[in-house]
Amino acid sequence: MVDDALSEIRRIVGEQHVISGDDTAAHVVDWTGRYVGTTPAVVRPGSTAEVADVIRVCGEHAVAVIPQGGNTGMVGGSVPLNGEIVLSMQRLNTIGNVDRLALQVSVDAGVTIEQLQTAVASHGLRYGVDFGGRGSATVGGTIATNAGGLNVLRHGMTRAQVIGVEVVLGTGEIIDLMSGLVKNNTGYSIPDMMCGSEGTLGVITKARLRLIADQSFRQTALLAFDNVDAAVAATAQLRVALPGLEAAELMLADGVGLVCEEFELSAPLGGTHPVFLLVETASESDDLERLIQHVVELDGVADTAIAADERQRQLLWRLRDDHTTAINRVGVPCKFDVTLPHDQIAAFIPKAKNLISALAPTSTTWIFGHVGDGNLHVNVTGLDGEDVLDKSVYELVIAMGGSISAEHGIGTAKSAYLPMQRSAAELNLMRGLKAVCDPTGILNPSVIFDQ
Ligand code: FAD
Ligand code: 2HG
Ligand code: ZN
Repeated sequence: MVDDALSEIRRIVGEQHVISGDDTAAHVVDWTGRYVGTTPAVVRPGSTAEVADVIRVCGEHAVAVIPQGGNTGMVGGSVPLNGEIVLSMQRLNTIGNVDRLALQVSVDAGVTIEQLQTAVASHGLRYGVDFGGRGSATVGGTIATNAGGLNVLRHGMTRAQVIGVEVVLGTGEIIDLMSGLVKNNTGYSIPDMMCGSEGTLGVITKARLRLIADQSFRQTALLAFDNVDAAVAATAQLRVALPGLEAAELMLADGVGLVCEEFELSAPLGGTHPVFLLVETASESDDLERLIQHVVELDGVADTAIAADERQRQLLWRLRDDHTTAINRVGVPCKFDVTLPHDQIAAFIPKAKNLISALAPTSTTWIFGHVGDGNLHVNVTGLDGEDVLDKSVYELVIAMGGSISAEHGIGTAKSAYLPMQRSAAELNLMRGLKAVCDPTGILNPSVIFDQ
């Protein structure tokens, strides 16, 4: 069955774009090293028409397919855990002309976030989603996961940037919604539906994206606090005082200490504070005085470092961006990406740490995240077994009014727990959509829905 499909696929994309054996290595292991699969082949189509033909052939032969962008996803959704074919989108990498009247751009799904940012920067423009995985994560993958990142509190998640998409459904039909019309209330919004669909409804081949002015003055400060409550309260004060606030990132002393140790950086602000908040504003003119004035007025700030130049800014950001890499060096982590209501963030942290150390006494818990939008990343290293924590941690999150996936999606990692969060009616609706878009069930069959 797979062999028959692959011989047809070789004719569609060309022999050299069907990879097998050892050459598939980078495509079968996820970024964290936690999810490892195998595949009969990695297929690299070069056009939307080729994607459509490949999907049609896979449907006819009942061969499951995993669309893959940069393979930076964190929930085991981008690798072939059940022997699926990998459909790599990396050859679809054209960036269209910037539409300077509409402030939009059309790009292929395999373009990385960094390539996109670089291409639009020369027009004084920027894309509103950014995060540490920018060098590899693709437009298609970030739409499929509805990625959030560092600037959600000002610009929203990926869904807020997507005006249109071109998508190949599981039937092989191509839907072209790339007109760029912002106002277009003509029935259900298919681009919205594709955001967060995690490759289960269709393969995104192109996107029409909103761009924003690249306000070139960035003011960045690291604030130290004695407790998380004070950092959460300060974030709210800054959101009101500084309309240009783009990022508010929470870090704790152990995580910052680990980053400094792993990357030989100096400990910030004397190295003795338990809680840090990294804040950044973007504006059209130098806003430093304003930032300093508001920081001075904040309650509970124990110490402050303000970046005086771009080099210092980059150093402050390394403390935050390098958390994920530093934790991976300790060991393969178990990751929880959760949102809490703002008034529960401070209480959640000790509760989660106590729960995890009671269930897994040999483990270490690292917590950091996008506190401006209530999103905490809980990473656990040194676990003895798989999945010993998941159900209990998710019960705690739900009991505190939160969500079990803030920005990374469900993937295969959380599919068993989705019914804890979504009602039977909601799940039926989602399954119904899946059945219409992908009637033969070939697109990411193990993702979102528990088998
Ligand atoms: P992949 O990992 O290849 O795929 C992810 C999912 O999307 C899979 O289910 C896959 O099947 C599907 N998919 C991929 N391409 C397509 C397509 N064209 N059509 C349909 N389905 C597709 N996420 C955040 O939200 N915020 C962060 O701050 C953040 N920081 C990160 C930092 C680092 C260092 C890393 C490694 C990751 C980070 N992420 C973050 C995770 C984030 O979810 C992914 O990086 C990104 O959204 C996935 O893009 P990708 O191209 O790598 O997709
Ligand atoms: C981040 O915010 C990413 O850096 C990754 O979403 C989070 O490593 C993680 O758990
Ligand atoms: Zn994140």
